Amino acid sequence: MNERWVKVEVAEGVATVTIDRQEALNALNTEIIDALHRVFHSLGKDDSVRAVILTGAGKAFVAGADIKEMADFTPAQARAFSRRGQRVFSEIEAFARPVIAAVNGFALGGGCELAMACDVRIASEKAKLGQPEVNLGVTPGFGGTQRLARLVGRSKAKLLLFTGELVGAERALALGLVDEVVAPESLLARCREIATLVAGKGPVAVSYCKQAVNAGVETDLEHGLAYESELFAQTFATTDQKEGMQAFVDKRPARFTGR
Ligand code: DAK
Repeated sequence: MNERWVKVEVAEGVATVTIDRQEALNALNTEIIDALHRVFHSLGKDDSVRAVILTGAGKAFVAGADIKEMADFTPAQARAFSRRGQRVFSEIEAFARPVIAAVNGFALGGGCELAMACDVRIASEKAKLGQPEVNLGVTPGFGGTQRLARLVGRSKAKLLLFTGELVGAERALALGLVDEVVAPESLLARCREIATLVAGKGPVAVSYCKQAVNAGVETDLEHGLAYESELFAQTFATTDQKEGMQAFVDKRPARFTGR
């Protein structure tokens, strides 16, 4: 599953995906975007994987889309590149298991957009996030204008988008752009702790929670509630529901199988 610039390790139900192109601060070129597609596709077929941590090697999470690759794009090439990145980020957003972004450093432009496509974002105190595309005379192209506004609200999103300002981890936390800030040396341990906790829960239930939230925020409350009821009902067709409730009655830990 390892790719030239994307490394994967699976241990105890948790996959760690590391973008490792340190010479360009992990900037996303077409090859990395395609590699992310292949990696998440393979992980999706592995039932033993219950949660994914996505991070960057070295001092960056991802410092953006690859400016050098984009520099000579025609509008048609730019559109294709944008759609390609958006598709892969949407695959990560819809990935059946939770994906935790371990934001270890710069998460700029496409890097911030990649972090926002994950379910939660845990940041190192050294992280810097932002959408500096306006400095380059372009808009975000991998979902930044859409996911940032959904995450932090439209006016704070516009402030970041219009100014291209980078924010540190504490400011990102106050904005709601990241969910926790931890010391750099504790970042992966904290993400593993969360992933391990998730890995011990009913996998179908966790996956349905993700689907319900993702679908619910894109629709009105009435439809969201109807969808929630449907997923809730479907959990009663699983052995995990029987096991989870029986374990409660028996006063013992549940042994979930994902069925
Ligand atoms: N692309 C390519 N190379 C990059 C890069 C990037 N985004 N960011 C850094 N690098 C490279 C640098 O060029 C340098 O390589 P060499 O020159 O040594 O060969 C190496 O990484 C180390 O970077 P620095 O020497 O600059 O390192 P510093 O610590 O001094 O500075 C920095 C770190 C993160 C502040 C700085 O590198 C920086 O400002 N980088 C650019 C950040 C940025 O603007 N990110 C947003 C990129 S734009 C769209 C599709 C997608 C997008 C938009 C539209 N459509 C198709 C419509 C997405 C756009 C973006 O993400």
